[in-house]
Amino acid sequence: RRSVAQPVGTLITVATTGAETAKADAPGLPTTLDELVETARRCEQAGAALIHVHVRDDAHEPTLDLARLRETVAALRETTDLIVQLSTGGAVTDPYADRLRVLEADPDSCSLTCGTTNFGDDVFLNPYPFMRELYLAAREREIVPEFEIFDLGHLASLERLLGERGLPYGGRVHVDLVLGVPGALPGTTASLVAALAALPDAVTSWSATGIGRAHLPILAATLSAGGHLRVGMEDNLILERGRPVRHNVELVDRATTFATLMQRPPLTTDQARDLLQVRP
Ligand code: KMH
Ligand code: ZN
Repeated sequence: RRSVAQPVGTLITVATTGAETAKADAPGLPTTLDELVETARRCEQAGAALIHVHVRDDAHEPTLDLARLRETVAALRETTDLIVQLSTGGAVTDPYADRLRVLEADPDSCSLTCGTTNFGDDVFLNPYPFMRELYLAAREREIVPEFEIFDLGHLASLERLLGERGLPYGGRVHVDLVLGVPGALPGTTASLVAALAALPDAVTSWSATGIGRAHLPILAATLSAGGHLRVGMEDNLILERGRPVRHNVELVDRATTFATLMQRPPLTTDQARDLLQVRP
């Protein structure tokens, strides 16, 4: 299938922060705007082209505060050429209305999770009507969605959404496979292969990330299968056995090394913008 042919380069996404890890447990987690901007600059230099952003408040707790989101988008645009993707997933406790309001910060891209999923001891809620509302609002605002897939059924919901509502802004369909969340698709090559077999035909590019210990196996399998890479401290806090990640750039550096060895060096930000057709 065309959508899984080996691309010439690799889109490297860095998911720097997430909503789940406490600053106290990972001091290198960028939770302030200054830390995020410094991280973004270094990760761009190291080969990242897209940044997936969750913001924190002054107490380092996750927040969807709109002013903070706007300030963050502006700061990242001013200091980097990275594609700025805001999370609409937030934390599992965030209300739908707050998650929809994220779009008002006007990022280049937004995450859009394609269904409800187990999330460790929690449940991450994404009923179809919410998904559809987010999708239509993103298209209205010319924001390119990245479809987050945690479970196989999410691919069926994505197919339904595209069938009922047509293509997103820009006409491309980029999927990110999140493998290894406890209770969702396991972080195995078998899961990756099953997800690829179920990709809707409209998908034009895909990336994958392995959570925690699935990080490296999924990274290697993804490059082998022709996918793009997502790395970062949102997904994985251990660089190697017994060695915590100190800075997101360590994970981007390693992804760049792997991708380059595989003859698929990192896409530039311009190439990534072209791939995803984010608005100029
Ligand atoms: N924090 C998770 C509940 C996303 O960014 O869209 C959801 C998440 C997915 O991280
Ligand atoms: Zn996220």
